[in-house]
Amino acid sequence: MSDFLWWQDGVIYQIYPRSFADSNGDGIGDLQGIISKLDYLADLGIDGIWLSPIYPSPDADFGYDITDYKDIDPKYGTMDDFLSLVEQAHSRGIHIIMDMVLNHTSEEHPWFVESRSSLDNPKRDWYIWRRNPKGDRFLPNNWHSVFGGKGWEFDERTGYYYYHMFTKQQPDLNWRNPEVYAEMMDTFRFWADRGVDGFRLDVFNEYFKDAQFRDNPLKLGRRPFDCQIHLYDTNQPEMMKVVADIRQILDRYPERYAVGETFLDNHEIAASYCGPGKLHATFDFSLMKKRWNPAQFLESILEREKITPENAWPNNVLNNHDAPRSATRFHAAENDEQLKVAAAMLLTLRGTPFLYQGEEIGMRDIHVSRSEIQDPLGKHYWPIPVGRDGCRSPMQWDASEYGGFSTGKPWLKLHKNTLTRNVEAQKADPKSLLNFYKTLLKIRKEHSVLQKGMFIPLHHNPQRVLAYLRQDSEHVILVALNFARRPSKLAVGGELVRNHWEVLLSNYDRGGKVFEKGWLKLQGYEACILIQK
Ligand code: ISL
Ligand code: CA
Repeated sequence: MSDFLWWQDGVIYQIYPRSFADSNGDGIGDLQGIISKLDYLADLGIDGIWLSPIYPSPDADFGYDITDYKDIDPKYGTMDDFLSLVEQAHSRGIHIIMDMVLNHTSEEHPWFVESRSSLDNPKRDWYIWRRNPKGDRFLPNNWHSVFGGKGWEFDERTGYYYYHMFTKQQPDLNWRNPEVYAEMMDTFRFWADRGVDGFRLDVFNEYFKDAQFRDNPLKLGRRPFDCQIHLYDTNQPEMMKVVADIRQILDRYPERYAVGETFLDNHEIAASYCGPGKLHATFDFSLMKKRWNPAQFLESILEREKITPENAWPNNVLNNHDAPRSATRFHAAENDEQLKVAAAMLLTLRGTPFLYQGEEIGMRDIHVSRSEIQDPLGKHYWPIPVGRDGCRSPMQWDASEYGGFSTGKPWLKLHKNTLTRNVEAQKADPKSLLNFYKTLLKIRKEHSVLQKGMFIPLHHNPQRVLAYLRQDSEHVILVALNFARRPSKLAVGGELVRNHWEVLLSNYDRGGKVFEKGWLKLQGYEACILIQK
């Protein structure tokens, strides 16, 4: 297939702008900061940047509460800065993906300010206002907020409740209102017209709610939100028209891309939203939820492999701004060999790899005490969960006071390991994790079989080793990943062992050796990639 597009071949790098690079010393990352790091990103070899939200926002949920969909928050810069970022990224072959948070706005959005002002305001119906016929002491229904508490907030002025799936500062828009619908669709045009290449749709499968606002059925769970089957507040049938309409808009531009964040995802539901005439892809977070166990990863990969390319193009994610970092989750060994195994997996699977800033240098979560918590989720639920600040600490560029992130005090503290774990130090070390990522990205680019080839699992030693082939009509690559701290070996029988292989990459010196008497021997935490010649 020669018709693969940048987002299928390529690697996408998520930037959390607040924490990436600060150009003016106010402690908050910004667009000029990102521009100053484009050479770093081009050198790393990525193809696209997904920017977490940079629209005007009072930051109740750090940008995921928007007051204007068609502007840039002054703390990040100006529209001109943004256009310059797009231009300078494009000149390096890097695409820009915007984060579209269209399920809810900020409570400070002028639309909501108007909407709550009176029953007959023209914007009244832009949000979800309800009351219970039994009286104001009763909630409209049993829906919960993900971030804690009930999903309904009483508004004294007009005596109605409004619905919020996230914090009460994030009222949900009423997608059943045609004006809202049209306005949301126009947002895609607005940014596509300004050269934006792709869109990440925040919790898109929440846009529509049950027209009758029925109670969700109950089940057992940990938090109240988890004790419901989300039958009526997610995945409503109306969503199929939305994804079709979005796709139609994007198809009027060349090579635009839309990836949906399927909230409360599962493989099948996620797949149902993508394919021809629908979204290009939806997130599948199952790899992110696995423990350090090759059998578990394989299980999730195989589940996902059932989604055929006709229906969907998979993507692979180990990190984002909502979850503890993989290095922390895996209690990764300090020498980074274990993280090289994870990186080799992420970058040799079928599908688009997503990296999250700092993953390439093995950043760990910071420990945030209760009084330091910034994240609304953490504020409500601490200590379980502690919130998402841990994975949002500033990028560790060098060993200077604020890690090269800023000249002023950062909004969130840096990790103590910044002194030794930073971009500058790893650039200089040929064996560093950063250089390993770089080599992997290069190999992926040079060998199209890693982008497009079939995935064929090799089932041997599944408790210690994850091994698979990537294959197309011309090439075969064998990937063997030792998840164990100790050496492991893999029996390579039959035809495979008779063919001639070369080592494409390993984090250990193999002295050119491939198989020994039918075994592929692996060092502890070795990631070995072979190519058939
Ligand atoms: O972060 C979570 C739990 O730790 C998730 O449940 C998260 O709320 C969910 O994946 C939706 O995330 C997206 O929308 C939220 C925003 O806070 C997240 O940062 C964003 O990724 C509301 O806009
Ligand atoms: Ca700044």
